[in-house]
Amino acid sequence: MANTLGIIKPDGVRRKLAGQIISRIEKAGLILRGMKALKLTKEQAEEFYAVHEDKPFFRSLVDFMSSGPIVVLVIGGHGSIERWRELMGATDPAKAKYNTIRREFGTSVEKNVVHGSDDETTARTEIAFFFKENEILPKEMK
Ligand code: DAT
Ligand code: MG
Repeated sequence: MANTLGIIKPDGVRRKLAGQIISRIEKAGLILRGMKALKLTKEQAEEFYAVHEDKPFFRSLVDFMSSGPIVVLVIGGHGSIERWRELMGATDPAKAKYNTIRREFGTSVEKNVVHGSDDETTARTEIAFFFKENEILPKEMK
């Protein structure tokens, strides 16, 4: 029952999609355990996406992710890591399944509206990147 990290990226916030995206999380039965709005500095975006620093798209990704406010979410509930990735859809919106967030709202591989952790290890690291322990609702809290 691990938590995962979700991000509504700058394109999603700019286009006022945050409400619809959060609504999909709630309707899927997942649980919001943490939420904040912030703007990444370039340095923070570089650190967050450090695993991709050798990729040709790294510079552009960092510029995009620090281009405007984002909403970061701690998402819990049964199978949250896999289920949030299912709700998001494939990285490339053109290849994502119908009714996924990226398919419906994404406009390019880069501007794909949302982020989700890959697995339990990255979820733990990514949540800790944005949230202190006391900013995350405990599992037993209803
Ligand atoms: P995901 O976000 O689905 O986990 P990823 O970890 O492979 O995908 O890549 C992180 C982000 O980097 C992705 O959401 C958008 C950007 N990205 C990935 N591949 C790209 C590409 N070929 N061109 C441009 N941006 C890309
Ligand atoms: Mg990834």
